[in-house]
Amino acid sequence: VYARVNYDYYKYHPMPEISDWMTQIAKANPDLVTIVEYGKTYEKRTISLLKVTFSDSQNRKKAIWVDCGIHAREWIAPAFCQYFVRGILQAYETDPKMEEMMKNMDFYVTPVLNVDGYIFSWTNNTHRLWRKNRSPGPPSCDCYGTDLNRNFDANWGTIGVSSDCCSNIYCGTEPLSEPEAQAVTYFVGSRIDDFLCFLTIHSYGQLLLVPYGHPNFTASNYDELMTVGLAAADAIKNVHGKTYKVGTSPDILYPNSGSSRDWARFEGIPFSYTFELRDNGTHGFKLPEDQIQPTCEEAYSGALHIITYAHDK
Ligand code: ING
Ligand code: ZN
Repeated sequence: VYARVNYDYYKYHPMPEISDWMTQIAKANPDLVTIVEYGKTYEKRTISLLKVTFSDSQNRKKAIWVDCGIHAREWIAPAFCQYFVRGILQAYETDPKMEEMMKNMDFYVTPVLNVDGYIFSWTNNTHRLWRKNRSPGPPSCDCYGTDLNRNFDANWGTIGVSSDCCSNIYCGTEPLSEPEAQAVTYFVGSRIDDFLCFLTIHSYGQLLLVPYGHPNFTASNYDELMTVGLAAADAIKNVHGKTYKVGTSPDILYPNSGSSRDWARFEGIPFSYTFELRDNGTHGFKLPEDQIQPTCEEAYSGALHIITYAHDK
C-alpha cells in the first residue's frame, strides 16, 4: 500500500525540500520506492533518482526513464517529476493497469538532474533564469556553465550550439565533458536494452519533441513516434484543453545537437521524447504556482499514454 507523505505538490520547492521529500517517500514506501545515487554534479553534490517498482518480482524488467530539471530555471519540471511519482504510486493502489505496469517495469525518475544549477536559480532573484550547470568555462573564458542538453554524445557540437562559454547553449569542450551528462549516460547505458521510454521534461512551449534534433537524421520509427506523440497530445488536450505541438525540433522550431533525447534514441531506446510543459510564453519560465496542478495533470496524462503504449506493444 502506498503511504503518502506530507508535501505541497502545488508549490515550487528549493532543493533541500525536494531531497527531503525523496527521503520521506522512499522511507514511507520501502517495498515500492528506493533512492539510487548515480552521479555527482560539478560542485560534488549527489544526483539521485527514485526507482519505483513492485519489488517482489524476480524477472528482469523493462524500464522507463523520466528526468526533470536538466535546465535550472524550468521549475515546473521538478514539480512534475514529483507529481508523477505520487501519481503512479496512487494509481498502483487503485488501477489494475498501473499495478500490471509496475510489476513489469522499473520507473526511474530524477526530480532534479542539474542540482547545482537549480540551487543557483534559487539563491536570489538575479539568478532565477539560470539555465546551465555550474562548471567554469575553459581558462580562456570567464563565464560559467555548460548547456547539459547540448553536451550528450549525439552529433555533439554540430548544429544549434555555441562554442562561446558565455552562451546559454554552450555545448562544452567535448561530448560528456560535464559530470551530470555522464551520470545519465552511464546509468541508462548500463541497462540500455531494458529501456522502453526516455522522457526528458523541460519548459516552456507546450511541445512534444521527437528525435532527431539534427535535420540530417530521421528516427527509424519516426512515424510511430509521431502517431504516439499525437495521441499523447490528444490526451493532454482532453484534460484542460491545452494544445501541444508534436514534431522534431527542426520541424517545429530550430535544430539542435547533443540532446539527451537524441542520445537515447541513437542508443536504441524506442520511445524518446522531450516534453516542453506550459506555458506558451505569457509567463515562460516563471509559470505561476496556480498552474502547477493543471500543468502536471495534463502532462501526466500524456506521459502515461506513451508509457502505456510502450508497455503494451
Ligand atoms: N528546450 C530544449 C533545449 O534544449 C529544444 C529543447 C531544442 C526545443 C531545440 C526547441 C528546439 O533547448 C528548452 N526549453 O530547454
Ligand atoms: Zn530546457
